[in-house]
Amino acid sequence: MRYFNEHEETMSRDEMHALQSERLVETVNRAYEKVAPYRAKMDAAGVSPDDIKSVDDLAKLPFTAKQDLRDNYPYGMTAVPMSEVVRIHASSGTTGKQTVVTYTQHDLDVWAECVARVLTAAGATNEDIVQVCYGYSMFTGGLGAHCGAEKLGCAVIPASTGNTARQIMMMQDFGSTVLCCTPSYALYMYEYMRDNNIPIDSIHLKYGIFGAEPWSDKMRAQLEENLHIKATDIYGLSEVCGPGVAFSCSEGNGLHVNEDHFIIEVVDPKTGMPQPDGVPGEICFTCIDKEAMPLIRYNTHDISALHHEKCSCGRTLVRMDRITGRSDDMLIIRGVNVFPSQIESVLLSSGNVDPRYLIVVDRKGTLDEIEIKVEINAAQFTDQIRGLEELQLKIKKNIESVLGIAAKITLVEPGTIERSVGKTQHVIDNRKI
Ligand code: DLL
Repeated sequence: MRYFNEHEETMSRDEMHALQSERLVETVNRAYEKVAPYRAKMDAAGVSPDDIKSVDDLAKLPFTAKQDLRDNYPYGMTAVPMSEVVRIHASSGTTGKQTVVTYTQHDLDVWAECVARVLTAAGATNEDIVQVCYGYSMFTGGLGAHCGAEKLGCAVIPASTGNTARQIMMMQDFGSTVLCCTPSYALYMYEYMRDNNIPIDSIHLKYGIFGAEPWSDKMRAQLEENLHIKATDIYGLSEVCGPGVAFSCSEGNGLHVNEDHFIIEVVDPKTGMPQPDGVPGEICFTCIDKEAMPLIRYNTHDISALHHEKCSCGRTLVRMDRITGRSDDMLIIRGVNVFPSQIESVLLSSGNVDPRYLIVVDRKGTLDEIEIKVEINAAQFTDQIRGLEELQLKIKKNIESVLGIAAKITLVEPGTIERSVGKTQHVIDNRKI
């Protein structure tokens, strides 16, 4: 089976234009009517739903940002009564509150189909046994991959994250043929097997569905060679639905976007003007088939470029390049999104710390590591060692509970962190991916 939904994945560009236009007009009308923040934004921009007649009018609409979702926390962007909402997910906000996403049953069905398309493009069928090692939580990775694999009729193992020895034992005993996790965790699993003399032929993987963090062609080659699999790139973000917004195909020509559900634009970060094919910019999505939370021109801050020519895999769906970076300061540490501003607010709420800190990110072996160097204030510095140790532990615990990541905390003397005359540099990212 080459496609999960051959008609949608291979329709002509004219057909796609017509389908997107019809869905866009309906979405804009509904968003205007049901979601006060969209109405307010459109009114302020002097655009009415009547101005939107086709996809060609998309650029008339104002952008939506993460901040809009935060400002309307938790349900202000939801277009249906809560009686129609059947699932709630969330992802990190820049500080404090999370970004909440709501789904109706229809939204979950569409999402599952998008993931089923990814699995099919990877080579999987209903004969496969899929081990999902993305987190099952507010994060969309676990349940997203899970429901897509079920939709395809696979046998799904909801392994979730952690306990590598047990993950490998499950792969061996249950005969997993598809592995869904972050690319760095897949590499870590390989190293774990190698270091513990577990032969690769004791597991039976055929395909890997890797995403949630940037990775390179080099990593793909390494994963394919080490684990004896074919690796597929899966892209997505919670605000749009979760994993399954775009996916790589057998041709390795970038990632096909499920355009019948999500219109993608690439815009110049400075001017907001749409970029021509091949020119990188910020990716924005408009969700044209979502009931609970329609999104209009949502700026992801991921950087990529588009290619509209037909792919030799037969799909006509537009392709985006592998994500090369972000235009904002969001870091992805072991698949978890982290904003430096979140770290700053945790530090400041821990007491006795000045807002002087440096976040150092590294990749030791295959996994990301984060160290936060925190400058303590002079009063605290004269204190006893015990007090410092307590403070260090308190910060570590607070970071772990708020951000969900383990960080090394190093307290440094007052005046140690370099002062800058311009924009303070809070992050040093030494990872070479
Ligand atoms: O990471 C959804 C997901 C789960 C995707 C599992 C793939 C697999 P968020 O936590 O909202 O959602 O993070 C979204 O992660 O804007 C990108 O910066 C980054 N990202 C996701 N997939 C990829 C990928 C999930 N394949 C943010 N390549 C996005 C590069 C990716 N970056």
